[in-house]
Amino acid sequence: MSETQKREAARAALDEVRPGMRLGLGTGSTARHFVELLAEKVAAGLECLCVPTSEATAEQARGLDIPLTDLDSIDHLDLTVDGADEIGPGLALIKGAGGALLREKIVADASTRMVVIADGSKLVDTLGRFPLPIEVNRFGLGATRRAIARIMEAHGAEGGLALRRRAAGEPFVTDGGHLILDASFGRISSPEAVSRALLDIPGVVQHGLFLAVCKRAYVAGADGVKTVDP
Ligand code: ABF
Repeated sequence: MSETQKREAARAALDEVRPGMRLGLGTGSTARHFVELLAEKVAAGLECLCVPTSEATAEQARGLDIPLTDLDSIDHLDLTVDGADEIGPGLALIKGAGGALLREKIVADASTRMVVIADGSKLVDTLGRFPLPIEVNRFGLGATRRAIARIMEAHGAEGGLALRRRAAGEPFVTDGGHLILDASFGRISSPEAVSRALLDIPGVVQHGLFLAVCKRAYVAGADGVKTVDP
């Protein structure tokens, strides 16, 4: 997706923002455009309070003088705008390539309405071609890996399970201090069953399947931005 298309998708979502809203701010390159556009509205006088879904987004928002709060200080969010890696039927999502899936899911779950902004390449008929990020506790990593591998086998996964690493080779560590295993299912024909099975593993903190939470997708393409509803 071009930066222009990302910005157009972000601009479309911005139309949902009303004065006084409590907003969840997503993570990723498309969400960065939303934060920049929101900052323009704030500079023009828009009243809002925002909860970021990552330290990276918090840093960007602070740099743009967007007022921040947290989920201990407010009891709900009106709207969260975030990116996605895959958008499947019913707006089931795979998220987490940016490593922020736990805070993203906490924020989305605390929101009255969550929408995603993306380009057309994110729309898929079946989830799973994109590796599913699974946030795991460091303790007992071997046992957790084996348990996830059994679930992948039971669901006919075509690929492997890889510990996410930074460019220099050291393990990627999330804002929450956890590790991420990327599971290449190939296709996930029963996302609800995979979600439940993964969350039953004690060492799994959370995963990147966002089911029944996204209420709309603003999808940018060559011919403009289209709105996709469940
Ligand atoms: C974040 O946005 C992640 O969950 C997801 O991986 C990412 C998509 O990033 P981009 O907008 O750069 O494609 O919410």
